[in-house]
Amino acid sequence: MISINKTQQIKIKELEQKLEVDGYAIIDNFLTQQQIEHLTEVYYNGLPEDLSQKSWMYSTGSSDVPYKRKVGFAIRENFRNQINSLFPEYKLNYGFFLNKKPQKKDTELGIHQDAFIVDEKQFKAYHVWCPLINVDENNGCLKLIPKSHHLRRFLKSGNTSIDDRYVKIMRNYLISVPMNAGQALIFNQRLLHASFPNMSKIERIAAVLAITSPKSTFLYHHPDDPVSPTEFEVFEVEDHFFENFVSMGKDLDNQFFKSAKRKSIGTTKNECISFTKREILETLNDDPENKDLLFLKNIKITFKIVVLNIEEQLFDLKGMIKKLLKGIIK
Ligand SMILES: O=C(O)CCC(=O)C(=O)O
Repeated sequence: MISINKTQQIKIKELEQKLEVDGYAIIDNFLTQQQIEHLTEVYYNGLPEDLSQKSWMYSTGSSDVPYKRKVGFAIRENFRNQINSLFPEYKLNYGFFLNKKPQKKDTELGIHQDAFIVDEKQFKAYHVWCPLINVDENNGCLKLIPKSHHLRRFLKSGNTSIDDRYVKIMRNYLISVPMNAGQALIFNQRLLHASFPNMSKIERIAAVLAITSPKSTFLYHHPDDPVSPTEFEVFEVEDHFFENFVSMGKDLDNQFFKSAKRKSIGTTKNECISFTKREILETLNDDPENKDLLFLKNIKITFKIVVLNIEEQLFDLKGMIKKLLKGIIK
């Protein structure tokens, strides 16, 4: 059990509120300069060939398991203190690097959601995205659609861009998120996001950690077809699952994947979700119904913050009275 003081509890509640309403938050000074340098070294040290050749890569996509585990371990260790203080009891799940080679137009990333990794009716999953250099629209900063996590889920398996039908309308809602090295962008896995290509002269490296609610189980949605799935088999898998296999296609199709620690819990259809324009506009613009719901949630959180503030002041007052009484008695 991690012990947290009142001021920190208020900070946590405020962060919770921001994530609930907008689906993302930025934390300043998340990594120190020393940690930035250390993680950059971890990235380059033993960089596998199947990653170094790509203009755009995520390290969990490599078939070099020792490298992936080393990366995951280093990211967890360097993010741990900050995460423990902002998300007490949350699980530190898989960690990976995302790199964009310099001056490559094809490193642009389309609008997408991240993989469905927990039962989202009960639990939360966030990506904590930390650039190791300053990022802006010229070298691959992220762009995102605030509040889009309130829409229904588009994708189960993640990292595939959303249906073309919605791209045009969604583009109007994207905002750019320029950041300094060492800041962290924390966002809900359901939040629609994308990133600019890296047109600068240096590599853009980001360290990312997935964090999940306490007591949640990691779920992996295995597609029946990697290109156009009609159905997913849902597996309960061990934490850090994405760091543990040689290559998606090969391993997931053989018995290794269906080992004892990975339990199948059923299948789910790859429904082609249809949204009406109205639904999108109302969610992203805060329609009256959603507003009511969010309003109630916000009142609850604000009330908790007020109570914490009062408790803190009472605590200070008690201390003052004690000191005063001691003075009088002397
Ligand atoms: O690093 C990027 O450009 C994309 C990041 C992303 O999509 C993610 O962390 O989920």
